[in-house]
Order: sequence, then C-alpha cells, then structure tokens
Amino acid sequence: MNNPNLIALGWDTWFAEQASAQCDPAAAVARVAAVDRDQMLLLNASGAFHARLAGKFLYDSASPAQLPCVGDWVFVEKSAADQFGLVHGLLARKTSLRRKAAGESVEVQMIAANVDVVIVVQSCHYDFNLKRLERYLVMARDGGATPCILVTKTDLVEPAVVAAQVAQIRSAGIDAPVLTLSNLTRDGMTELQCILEPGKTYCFVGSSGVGKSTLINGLIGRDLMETNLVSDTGEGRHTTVRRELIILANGAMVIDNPGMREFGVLGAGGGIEASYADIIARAGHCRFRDCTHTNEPGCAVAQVLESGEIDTEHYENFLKLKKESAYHDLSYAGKRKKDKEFGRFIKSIKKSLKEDE
Ligand SMILES: Nc1nc2c(ncn2[C@@H]2O[C@H](COP(=O)(O)OP(=O)(O)OP(=O)(O)O)[C@@H](O)[C@H]2O)c(=O)[nH]1
Ligand SMILES: [Mg+2]
Ligand SMILES: [Zn+2]
Repeated sequence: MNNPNLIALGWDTWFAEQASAQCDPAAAVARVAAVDRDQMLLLNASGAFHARLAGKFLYDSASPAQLPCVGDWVFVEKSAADQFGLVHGLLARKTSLRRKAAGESVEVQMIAANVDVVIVVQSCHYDFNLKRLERYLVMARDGGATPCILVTKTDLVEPAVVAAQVAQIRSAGIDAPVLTLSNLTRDGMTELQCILEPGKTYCFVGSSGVGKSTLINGLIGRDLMETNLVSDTGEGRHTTVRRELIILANGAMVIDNPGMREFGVLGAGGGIEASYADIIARAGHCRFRDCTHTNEPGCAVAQVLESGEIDTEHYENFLKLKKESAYHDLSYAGKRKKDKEFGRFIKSIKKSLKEDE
C-alpha cells in the first residue's frame, strides 16, 4: 500500500491508513484525474487509464457527493486485458471543495477532492470583489484546504489600483497569502511557480474570464486548456466546462475549473470560523454565550466595530454568511432523503452500463 510511485500523485500515510481501514489493503488504488458522466480518467504509478463505476458501488451511494470526483482516490480493479478499470469504492477524503448549488436545490456539489491549496482567482480589472472573495475563502476552508488569493490581469490597470486592492484585502482582516499576476507580461509568474510544490494539489477557482485557464497554460508551457476572449466587463460565456487534474513538469498538480457565477456556502466544516477568526476570537468575550453580535448588551464584537479595529464590511459579510450557512445546513438535514434528481442520474447510468454489455 505504500507504493512510492503513488506519492508523486499525492498519496501519503494518511490515505494508506484510510485504505487499510476501509478495504482489503492489497486492493489497488488510483487517483481520479477527470470525470465524464459514468466514465473517469484515472492515474496510477503506471500512467493514465479509463475506468467505470462498479454497479454495486453506484447503487450503494446515497448521494452524488459520494461518487468519485476529480482529485479523489478510488479502489480500482483492472487486469492487463481489460480496456476499462472497475471502480469499487472511494477512499475517505482528506479535504473536499464543495458548494451548495445556486438556487433552490439543497444538493451539495463536490468541486474537487484532496486539494491542498485552493487558489482563488480574481481579476483586478472589473472582477475584484471583497464579498465574493470572502465567500470563496469560506468555501476553501470549510472543506479543509488552505486558501491563497491570486489577483490577475494586473497589466490592465495602474499598479496603484492593484496595490489598493491588496490593501483592501488586508484591511478586511483576510490573512491568506496574496499573489498578483499578469498572464500577458508574465509579471508574478515566478512567484506563483514558487508556491507550487511537487506532490501537492492546487485547485483554481474564480469567475469566468479571470484567466484561470490562461495561467494554467502558462504553467504547463503550452496551450492545453481552451481559453476565450471575453468582453471587458468579464461577462462572457464559460470557456472551461470540464475539470481535469494535470501534473506540471515540477510535479505539482493543478485543477482548472469552469468559472462560478453564484454558489452557496456550507458552514458545517468550520469554514466560517476559520475565515473570521478575528471576530470569533472577540466573540469569546461577549457577555452572553449565545450572543448574535447584533444588538446585545456587553457584546465584545460591537466594541471593536466601534473602535474600527474590525472592518464593518467584513463584519456584515460574517453575519450574512453565518445566516446563509445555518439555513443551508438546516434545509440539507431536512432533505437527506434521496432526491428525484439523483434517482434519474442513477437510472441514466444503469442504462448506459446495460448498453455497453
Ligand atoms: N490582459 C490580460 N488578459 C488576460 C490575462 N489573463 C487572461 N487574459 C484573457 O482573458 C480571457 C479569459 O481567459 P481564460 O483563461 O479563458 O479565463 P478562465 O478564468 O479560464 O474562464 P472560464 O474558463 O470561463 O472560467 C482570455 O481572452 C485571456 O487571453 C491577463 O493577465 N491579462
Ligand atoms: Mg477556463
Ligand atoms: Zn457579541
């Protein structure tokens, strides 16, 4: 189970322990590089191959979030004669990048698994938005990953504009590292490359058109990812439609993502607590243990707000996200039962399995 060649793909003793606790320790494992409906691209020590979900595994999964997604480790069976591998199970996830789908649905969507660092990309040209940035940071931390902020398209504005945005991030109490980059002049590329460590997985998220695929192409050194012209306002169609884990020459792994327009945050994993550590620390001094920090007497958070020690916008965003995540957690618990959508999904896969027989 301690195959040194898997270590390059991010395998470590934590996963080895999960594997032996979950399954026959001799079972083969592989990492999911991409998922296309019922088929996936897997990586192991000997390279890339395609695989499908075993019927039993599919039937036993209670929700789409329990099916393999990019970055997952899976148990797989494949003999040399087989064209496809057969995936029998999913290893426990060390980190999960997930969101609540926009709109009415309460379904949790997996974006990627076992990501070490989530790189939140915003363009300094039209896209920069502190509230949205904080949502992304909460999402990253909620699933256990470390966030990093990347401000792109610095060639399109004066350096003072970039500096002001970085200052705004800092004064909001956000302590994640901030990098700046122009894909055009390649200013900041070396600094980005410096943080990418071999064997670690980096997932790029952010709005459509901020330059995620362009920068991944820049890291690979050739145009593997499709990119597209967008209007100046950043409004445009989504160019990237598929997630794929790619191994860079230095051994770091990167995952590109389609731009996200709107997403709900889940709070259960502690993402809000971690992203608003300054407010949480103050909250410990409130007179009432269940203080909502809105109008109670003896509220320690209100005190620092008055003194300006904590930014008002940062505080308001905290209240909003807390309310939102409490609502999602509640509605999610209430709708645990398998929903219709997933039933239909299972049906379509069953059908395509049959057709292949
Ligand atoms: N001026 C300038 N343009 C850039 C920069 N980075 C990307 N672009 C352009 O912005 C457009 C969108 O870039 P993409 O890399 O496709 O954006 P994306 O984030 O992958 O978008 P989605 O796949 O839709 O999520 C392309 O026309 C790029 O050439 C940059 O640093 N400076
Ligand atoms: Mg893209
Ligand atoms: Zn309080």
